[in-house]
Amino acid sequence: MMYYTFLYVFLIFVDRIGAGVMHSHSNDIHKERETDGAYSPRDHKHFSEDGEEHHSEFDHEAILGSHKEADEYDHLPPEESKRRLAILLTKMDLNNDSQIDRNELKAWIIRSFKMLSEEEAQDRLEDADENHDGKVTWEEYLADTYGLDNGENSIDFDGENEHLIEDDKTMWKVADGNNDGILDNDEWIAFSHPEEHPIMLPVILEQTLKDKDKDGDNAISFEEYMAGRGNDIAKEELISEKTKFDQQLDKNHDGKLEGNEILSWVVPSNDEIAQEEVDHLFAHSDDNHDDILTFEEILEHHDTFVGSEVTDYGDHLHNIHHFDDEL
Ligand SMILES: *[C@@H]1O[C@H](CO)[C@@H](O)[C@H](O)[C@H]1NC(C)=O
Ligand SMILES: [Ca+2]
Ligand SMILES: [Ca+2]
Repeated sequence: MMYYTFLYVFLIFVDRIGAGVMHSHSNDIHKERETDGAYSPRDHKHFSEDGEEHHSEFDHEAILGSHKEADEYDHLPPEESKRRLAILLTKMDLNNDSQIDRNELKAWIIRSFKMLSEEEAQDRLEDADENHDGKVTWEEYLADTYGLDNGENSIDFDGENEHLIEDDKTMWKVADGNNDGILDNDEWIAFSHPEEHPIMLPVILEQTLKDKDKDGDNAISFEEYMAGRGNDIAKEELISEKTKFDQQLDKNHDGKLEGNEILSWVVPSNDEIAQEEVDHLFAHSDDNHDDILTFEEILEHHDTFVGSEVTDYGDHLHNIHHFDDEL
């Protein structure tokens, strides 16, 4: 029964993709990981896996700092998106010279990333917070995430879940700054985005070692780094992973990953991602190549920054009143 419900929902979804342009401002990144076990970087959906396809949703979220607003802008008439973007620019322009330099844009994007985490955490909190008191208890979390009902001890969870729950509990205790067993809003943000919170880094390191360091020497060898990825890895992939390990991850070239080498592999750098995004946005809009963006250049390329490239907003004109109180 569940299966068919799922299939049905899935088919509707596929149908919607087929019928129009997909505007996906997803926020389901909780604990999403790359194949090597690293936390997925915030821009992991900026390009398709083969790098062929560009998804402007990421750019829009980097400017608006909200999945929901980015989605809403997709349904605005271009003139309205431009009007609102012009207002945002005055806030982005820290020195009030009506131009946006690289530092101003980068600072803005870093601010957006923080707001995106907060929005994602807020959504997750609302899902988990069964009694709506704005905080999450461990029991609420278990019920929401693993479908475990704390009252009845009827759960017969398999080894995989047990392991995940144990790791979650360890994270939970670190995130729970005041040690009352319950996560308030700020504590919950650290728990749901541990990779973005310095206080969580030691526990991330500990858990990575627990997962990968099979011989217990507090370091991760190339073999341990590759473990658990199946035996049928193509030769090219193996070579490219070895190159990455030796040249990028193993910074002191001693053949193994330790401490900060492990963290800089597992924890994506929002600072670097923001820097790349600045380069990307400049490449698309700095028409006269003077390394500064005038408001005119940005507004000329407004759909690079916010809003849909396609004019499918007609159906959604009735949504516009949602924004009346925003800017
Ligand atoms: C820029 O303008 C804003 C708003 O008018 C003001 O608060 C801010 O202090 C100004 N910044 C500078 C560097 O002049
Ligand atoms: Ca400026
Ligand atoms: Ca607490």
